[in-house]
Amino acid sequence: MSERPTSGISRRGLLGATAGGAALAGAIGGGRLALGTSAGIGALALGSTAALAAGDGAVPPGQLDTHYGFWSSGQTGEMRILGIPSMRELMRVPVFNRCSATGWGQTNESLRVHQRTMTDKTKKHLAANGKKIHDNGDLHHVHMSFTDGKYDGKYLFMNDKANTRVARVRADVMKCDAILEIPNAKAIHGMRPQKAPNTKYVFCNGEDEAPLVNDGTTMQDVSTYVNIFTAVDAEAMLPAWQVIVSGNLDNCDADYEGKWAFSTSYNSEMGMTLSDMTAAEMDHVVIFNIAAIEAAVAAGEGQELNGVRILDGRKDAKSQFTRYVPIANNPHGCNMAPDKKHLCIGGKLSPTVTVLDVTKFDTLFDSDADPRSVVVAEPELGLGPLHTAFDGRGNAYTSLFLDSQVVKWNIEDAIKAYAGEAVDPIKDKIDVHYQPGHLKTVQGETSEAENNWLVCLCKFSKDRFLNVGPLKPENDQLIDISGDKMVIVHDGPTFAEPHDAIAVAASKLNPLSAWKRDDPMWAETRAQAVADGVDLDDWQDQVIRDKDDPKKVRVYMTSQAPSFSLETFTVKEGDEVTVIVTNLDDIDDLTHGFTMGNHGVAMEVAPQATTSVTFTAANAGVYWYYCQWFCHALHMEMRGRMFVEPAGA
Ligand code: RUQ
Ligand code: CUA
Ligand code: CA
Repeated sequence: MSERPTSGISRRGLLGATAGGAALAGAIGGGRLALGTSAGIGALALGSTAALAAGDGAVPPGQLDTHYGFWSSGQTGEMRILGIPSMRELMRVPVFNRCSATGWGQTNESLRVHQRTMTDKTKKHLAANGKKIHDNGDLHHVHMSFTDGKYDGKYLFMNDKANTRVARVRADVMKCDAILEIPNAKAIHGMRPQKAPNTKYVFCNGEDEAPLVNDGTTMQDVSTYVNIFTAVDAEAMLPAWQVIVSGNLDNCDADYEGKWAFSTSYNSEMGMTLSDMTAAEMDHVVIFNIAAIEAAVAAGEGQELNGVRILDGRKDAKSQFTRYVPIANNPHGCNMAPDKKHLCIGGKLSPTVTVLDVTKFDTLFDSDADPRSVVVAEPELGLGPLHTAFDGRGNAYTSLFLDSQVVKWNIEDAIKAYAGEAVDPIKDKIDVHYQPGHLKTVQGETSEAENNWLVCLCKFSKDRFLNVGPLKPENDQLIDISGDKMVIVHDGPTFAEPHDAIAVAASKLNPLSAWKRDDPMWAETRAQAVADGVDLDDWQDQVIRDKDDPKKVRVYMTSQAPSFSLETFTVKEGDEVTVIVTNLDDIDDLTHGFTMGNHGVAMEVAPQATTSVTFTAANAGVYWYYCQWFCHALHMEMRGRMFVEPAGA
């Protein structure tokens, strides 16, 4: 080991100077110290150089992050959990995707979640393709449920643009418990939970236009196309109501009083080609009046289609359901500030962000005020402004896609400048790598915005990492925003393709380490066990042939490291076999798995879970099943045999 003295301090000396490092840190920036809930974190993190204060080094091995990050994954279709500020990936939660490790999309419990609201049309189409579910998704946006404008630690909601769905993940177990296929609408993109008084609704934007009754009777006649905004009942995970709008819908958000939802539209033209979609001078933001919509739904106005009441909120209908505020052509981001007053709309094609005062929205419904009268600022920030994040000091941070920068600006100063005062709202700009989309501060979409970290999700990484071939990772950068100047402290390569992320204080969450035996996730499986005469306290091993359908066999067993309770079981060729495993281990982190060799079957069996998988027994012969989750010194020995007898035997 070479020890080269640099400016009188040896490397060992520097690394060892923990106390000195902490002192140095205090002098550099208070925010960096903030992550050091224990002195050890701050000290070690800051011992090296100021610029490396966060990122990997900020949270040493064995120390915990101060915040959870919930990441979307775009076309991968899963939700990811990261630690902030370490940016360590902690978990992947399969949602719309098929997961080889956990069996999500294959286990009976996950198939029930998938199929709960699947329309008959979709079921028929899937069956014609030999499938039970759509096992891909385009998951752009993850948001947590709110109570009184703050994250409440209960649920996470997410969209699937590809197959017009919304899903919910339970934050107590970090598993998806509901997927809703939204009828009538097309391509759910922007999606936000209601912030106040609590998340009664999840607001969902339909991005693509199509005929309302899309059955092939009208296809070429674009005048029959509509776009649909949906409010989903967050607890029931069923559609509550829908509104037809003029133009398409991109991103959305909601206010802090529970009165409004709002969505950007980049295609007010209702164009079908790129040149048509960018033809107008102005597009718009649609404001949805929740009280007026609820009253009309209660009065049975509008029409009912596929079980949902639909109201007409298009411009021509001149209803009290919507108002349209003109915004420079092709806007994108839609972000409500934690000051509870200002809504920021990213210009995308325009170098501006348009700031709307939501406390003025009543005037648009009560009088015929000029829709633009609610605009209170429109700072020119740079090229390609997409999304805006906020700290708790009145500052906004906007991603500039074309400039590959983040710009920090002050909302009040932008309002003063719009009113004619000679103030420059721009406080700082920083280069990011490269082409940022979303960016997020800690709890910046709630009333509890923090002043420590900004995550910037860059769409391109180019030269930032070792070359891994034509497909490159994205780059999620961590930026320290505690001081006047933004400082990039970490590069985080990610697989395709996070769009959005949120950060939640760790104190708001406390997930379980073992399932409850009677968790609703296992309810149906347990009910079947009871019907089969299985004692739920004992789970004595049983191989049961269905009385009504003798081709169906159910195999009940338990797991306890390092063995399955059944070392063998026997079925017949072509039988429909359901294996149900209950994990008796309740020790922290003692997950088993069940893999049936040469059958394409594998599933996670977490502590105290009862999980099941159904497959058709292959040709006669001996098949080994085994535990695929390393659980014990004798994990390799945790296996058993399935004897498949010839069909005629
Ligand atoms: S929207 S940046 Cu879904 Cu911006 Cu992706
Ligand atoms: Cu049980 Cu490995
Ligand atoms: Ca347009």
